[in-house]
Amino acid sequence: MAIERTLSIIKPDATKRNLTGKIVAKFEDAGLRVVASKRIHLSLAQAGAFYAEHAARGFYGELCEFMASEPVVVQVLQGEGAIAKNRDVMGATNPANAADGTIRKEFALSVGENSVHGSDSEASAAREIAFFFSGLELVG
Ligand code: RTP
Ligand code: MG
Repeated sequence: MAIERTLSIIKPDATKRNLTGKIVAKFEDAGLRVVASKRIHLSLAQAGAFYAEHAARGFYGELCEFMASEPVVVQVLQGEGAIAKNRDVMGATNPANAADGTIRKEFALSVGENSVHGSDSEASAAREIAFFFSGLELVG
């Protein structure tokens, strides 16, 4: 399988509860390497731009306000099949449906406050990585 890069966000509900280290450990234990990382506080406009694909959804306003409510940690994860592997480690969007051992099963509070974001395709990963990082900031 090809070496891929994917964009991860540790969301406000998790940074607020000091879960950053525990979540990064799950990525590393799964064989994903953190090749870029920064803690930022998104503005409402930045959160809206990042999640623009969901603009027509009923939860969009709530999602953007949540993502701008507290700092987040944005990271690029690298590894074999990293896009799908990260989604596996994250678990289902709704923690009630997430498998045992996944980040969302262990830490998520609700379908909205679900601790992590992960790119869902190669195209999303390329767009989302470029949204937050320049090429010089990715150190493989
Ligand atoms: P993400 O994009 O954050 O990695 O999550 P995902 O692919 O698993 O889920 P997606 O359908 O892309 O939804 C993006 C985020 O919107 C919030 N959401 N709230 N209240 C709701 O019914 C609802 N549905 C989705 C979640 O924070 C979800 O992760
Ligand atoms: Mg998504």
